[in-house]
Amino acid sequence: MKPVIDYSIYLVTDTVYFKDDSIYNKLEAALSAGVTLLQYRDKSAETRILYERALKVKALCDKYRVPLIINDRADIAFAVKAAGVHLGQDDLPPLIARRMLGCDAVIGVSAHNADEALKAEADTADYLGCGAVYATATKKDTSVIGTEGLTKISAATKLPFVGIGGITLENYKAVLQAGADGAAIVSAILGADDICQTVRHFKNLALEAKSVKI
Ligand code: TZP
Ligand code: MG
Repeated sequence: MKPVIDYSIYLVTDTVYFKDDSIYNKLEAALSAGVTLLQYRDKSAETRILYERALKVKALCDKYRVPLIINDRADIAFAVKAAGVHLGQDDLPPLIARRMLGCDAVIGVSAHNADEALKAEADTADYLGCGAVYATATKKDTSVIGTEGLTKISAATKLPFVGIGGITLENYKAVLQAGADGAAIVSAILGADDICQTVRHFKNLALEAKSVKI
């Protein structure tokens, strides 16, 4: 069965945090504090290293019962029995990843506008990652769509979607108010001095936003 996903606090990794093994303590802190979904994203490691790191991240995710998504690589997602894969516009087509991983896999697609969102929906994507919402040092080769871009995507698609790019405790609620089901976050969590406290703070903001919606 396809897992039910809570997209509210979607932690995404970046290669710079894999310089040493302290990343695993950071991920464990974030998972224990309430991250709801985790994406292992590691753009420059060789395949064997990717596989070994993904296995370690999967063990942590299993411990906290948090689904794991693998960035770019359907083969690694399959190899470590991850919940699914996240695909950019230049990665494998979603329908091919679906054929590889099966109907229960969670397939995410990066969408920068309404057309890409509709195409991903037609291609059986389960969710969209939309951004960059704000400028970010974590990924410089991207354009900024703002919360206005999120609002347009929200109007165009029925799929759940997360905002990504430059999301912090200060602007998280604006992203939810633009229609997003959550936020995909790298540096505001992994670069925080106190990761647990930061995740708990995001959690409180998510709960507040939810109670306003109800
Ligand atoms: N895709 C669009 S922006 C981004 C990715 C992977 C990086 C987000 O990182 P941060 O540190 O949360 O801005
Ligand atoms: Mg990609």
